[in-house]
Amino acid sequence: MLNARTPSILLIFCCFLPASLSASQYHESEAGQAFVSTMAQDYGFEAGRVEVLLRDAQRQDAVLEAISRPAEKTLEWHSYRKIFMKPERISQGLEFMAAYAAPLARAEREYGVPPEIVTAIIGVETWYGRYRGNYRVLDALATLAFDYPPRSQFFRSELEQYLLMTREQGLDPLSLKGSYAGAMGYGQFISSSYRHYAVDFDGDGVADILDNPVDAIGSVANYFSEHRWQHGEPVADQLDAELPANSALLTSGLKPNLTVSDYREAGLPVPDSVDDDLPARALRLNGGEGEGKHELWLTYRNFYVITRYNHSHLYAMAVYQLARALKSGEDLGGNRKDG
Ligand SMILES: [Ca+2]
Repeated sequence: MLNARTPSILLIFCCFLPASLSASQYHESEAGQAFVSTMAQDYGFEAGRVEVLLRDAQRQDAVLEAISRPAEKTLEWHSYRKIFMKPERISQGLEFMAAYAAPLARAEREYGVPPEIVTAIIGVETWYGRYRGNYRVLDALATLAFDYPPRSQFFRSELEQYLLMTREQGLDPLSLKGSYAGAMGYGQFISSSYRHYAVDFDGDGVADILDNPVDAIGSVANYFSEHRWQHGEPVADQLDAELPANSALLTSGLKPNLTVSDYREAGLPVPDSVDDDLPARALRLNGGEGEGKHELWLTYRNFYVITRYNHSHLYAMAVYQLARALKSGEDLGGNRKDG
């Protein structure tokens, strides 16, 4: 999860550094000192403790490299799809759904989000918890906060949220691991999302989405519920039709700005079961290498909700297609796994 609400950050510039100090270390930089002041003045942290943390933070060049080329921005759909629609990812997803059938069913009752959607998110994010990231979260966030100008404000805020989150949860900020963007646990929540959406779903008194799959299931479902997932509404339909790349029906932006009736009136074969009033957005995806292999999809409000987890229509389509494969219980060869 790369995107979430970005709280405003208050930067207080108060300190100038002695000329003898190197500017290469975060705790010695002007921005680092401002960060220390914010944590001390706004949140009651001991300034010396925050300085020690920043001194310990390592700049990671691999983090800067990774954030500058996310798959969502560099790949066409046919290549992106192959990363996620693998037989093993489907079969292991079916195993996850069987192992956690009870909490997944309870999450659907309490939050209205179906098991296959929650499972597909965890499957796409971490291969059902197997790969939760090997960067130290402190290093990833400090590197992006202080050495990545395009999103430094966002990541300084996340670093702030991280220190708050680890304090609240009683966790050691030096030890947690995550993605290059500081996303953690089964569902790869960034720190602000952890603080806003993580829930204790197994009732042991701790909201642990790092190591506890039941809490992770409840937390992903809660995230979707808070972003207005509509139980029972469709997500997307592939249409047997074509639209030219410059069609006005291919709206820009992730939010569905038209309705199903607009697409029906334009003659597109939307399934009869879908309501006229439902917000919709058509997507034209490159389904194969070369020309003339475009797929046309009509995506609805719930598809948009998936993009609240990661602001990418390719991401949302991968989650949707993996979820659909999990719901049908079939692997890519068409064999049912559960007999
Ligand atoms: Ca718990």
